[in-house]
Amino acid sequence: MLKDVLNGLMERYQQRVPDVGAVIAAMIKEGIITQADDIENDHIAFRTMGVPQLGVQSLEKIFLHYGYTKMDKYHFPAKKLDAWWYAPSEPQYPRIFISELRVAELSAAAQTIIHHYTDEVKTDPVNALDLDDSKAVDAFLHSALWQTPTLADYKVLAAESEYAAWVIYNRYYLNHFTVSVHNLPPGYNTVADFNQFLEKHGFHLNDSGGKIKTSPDGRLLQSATVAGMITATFSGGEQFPIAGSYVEFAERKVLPAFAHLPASEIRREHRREGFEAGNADKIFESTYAAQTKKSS
Ligand code: OOG
Ligand code: NI
Repeated sequence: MLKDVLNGLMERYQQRVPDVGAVIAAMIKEGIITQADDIENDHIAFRTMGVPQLGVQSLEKIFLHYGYTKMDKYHFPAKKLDAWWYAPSEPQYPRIFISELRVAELSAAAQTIIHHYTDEVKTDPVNALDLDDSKAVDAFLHSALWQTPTLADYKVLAAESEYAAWVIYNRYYLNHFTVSVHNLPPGYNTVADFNQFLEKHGFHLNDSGGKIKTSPDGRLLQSATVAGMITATFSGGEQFPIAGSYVEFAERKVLPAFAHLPASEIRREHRREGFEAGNADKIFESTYAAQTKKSS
């Protein structure tokens, strides 16, 4: 059941983000993996609008129903975001990272625009879903939720919050999936080495704060591609290029308590868990114009 929901998300994401198929193809060509299923998905991420009937409190109900546990909270004051991560019930499933825009902290003009769309959703739409029906959940995650925005509204939002502009158009489309690199063969099993492989194949990496984002404990290293541009069609029929989604790469080092274990015995629970606000703050920028201007 959870598998069906995750497969649906990955399918739409892969159709929309050419880098996903391209990274997988490059990994197969290089002999790092033999098939896409060999990739361990560290986590997937969603973005939401923090208004009462939507936001994290709404979207999380789906994943709590499918056995996820809400873990730590992260706060991003400058970007006006909050985020939480969710641990799966079994280690073969990805973690989930859901962020939320603190809408009430935006300017009155931006709030008016956001509410113009989100007020159309009168009650929490997840409450009306049969969460055991994975087809209904899949359809919901790819539904429009609110009207297609106007290009003018998109531009006003983008000038104040690039996150807000991303969500008003992209809604619950998967923001990224994440290749776990630590279990890959030597030469590819660190973010530093994997970044080299990616750049050799022409992928553009987010370099905000440096291409490798490292947690203060040194045990969670992350990198991400710059989001590719998609041609968005706005409500007046205008077409305009906007940031789509991206791909992330994560290396979780073995915790000191398990350093004595032979490599063959290392499982997920022996590695650095969770996320890191300082890393995440920079990864959000994978869809921001200062980064996407480098994608072709
Ligand atoms: C999420 C950015 C943060 C991580 O792993 O810390 C993140 C986003 O861009 O919505 O993915
Ligand atoms: Ni991430």
